[in-house]
Amino acid sequence: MSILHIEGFDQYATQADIASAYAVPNPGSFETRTDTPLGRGRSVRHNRTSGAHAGLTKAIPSVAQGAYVGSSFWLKVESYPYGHGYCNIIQFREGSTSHICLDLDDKGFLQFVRGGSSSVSPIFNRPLDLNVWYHVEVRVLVSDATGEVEVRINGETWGAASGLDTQYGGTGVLDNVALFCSVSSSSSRQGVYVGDSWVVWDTQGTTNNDWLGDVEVLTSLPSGDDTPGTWVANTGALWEAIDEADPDGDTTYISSSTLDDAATFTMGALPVTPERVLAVSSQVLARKDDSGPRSIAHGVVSGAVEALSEDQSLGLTYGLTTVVFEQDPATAAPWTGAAAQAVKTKVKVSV
Ligand SMILES: [Ca+2]
Ligand SMILES: [Ca+2]
Repeated sequence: MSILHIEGFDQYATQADIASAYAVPNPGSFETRTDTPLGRGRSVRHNRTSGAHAGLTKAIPSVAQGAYVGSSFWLKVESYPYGHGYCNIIQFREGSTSHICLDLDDKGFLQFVRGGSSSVSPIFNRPLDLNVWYHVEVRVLVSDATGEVEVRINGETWGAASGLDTQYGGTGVLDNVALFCSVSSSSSRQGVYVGDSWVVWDTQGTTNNDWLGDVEVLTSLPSGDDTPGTWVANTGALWEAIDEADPDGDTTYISSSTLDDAATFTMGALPVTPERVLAVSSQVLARKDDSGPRSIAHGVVSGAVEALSEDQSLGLTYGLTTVVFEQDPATAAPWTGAAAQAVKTKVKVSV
């Protein structure tokens, strides 16, 4: 793996939508916004007024100790938290344990802390101003004695340190990340942050295995039916039942209970044709409506070549699954902007 998680936040309208993809431990912690760094799509805003919480947590493929893990995202701070060690902008975790995280203080200064609150790096000497979008990129190496941290803001290194203890117990693997966590339960220690285009990567694999630079996650929705298309829409054309920018649950949907039934879609144009494409991901919001095992596989079709995910088992409530494709299956090489513009998506009943 190289890219471990992709999140554009464009596909969410409500907190329930966010909760379809993340654990949202306290109602009111997160909301969507149309305030974005490049003026398109949506962002996510942390607006918690009290209570410690784990932020937007996501399991990622496990990264063995010895490999670096990085993350790229846009950040705008609307208000600072109280003091050091209370606002973890991003945690790099083993399960629910935060080994190392990037922390923000009450004047906008950054540092890295272990285990949620123990300082391991200096407080870096440049602050993030309020109400300004910054591109943040962080890279960490977890170790009890030879850990490393670095943060780059708008592509420039603002702080780095090595020879650190960045491991908080555990075995030292990283298999979970969390964005915008509050470590203190005090209402005076919360801040307000807006984030967008969140990507997590590691230094394994042959592509996307080093600092990415600034990234933007663009989202497109189905715009037409393609073949095969053997699922059934409860109303209208298949694509029309699943093209809402605001997910509408059981109001309009497509379904099938037949093994290997598939639905294939052409996709709406991206707002720009990107000069570089790090990866393409397919996302499906789905549920089953009866007991018993039921899975889907979904993915991309490029030219006539498809790449589908492993089976994604479904629950009774809507859950969002995201699958990352770093290579264009038609060329077995990184995506071009034109190929990303032309990509189709496909979902099939796999169990
Ligand atoms: Ca976005
Ligand atoms: Ca729908």
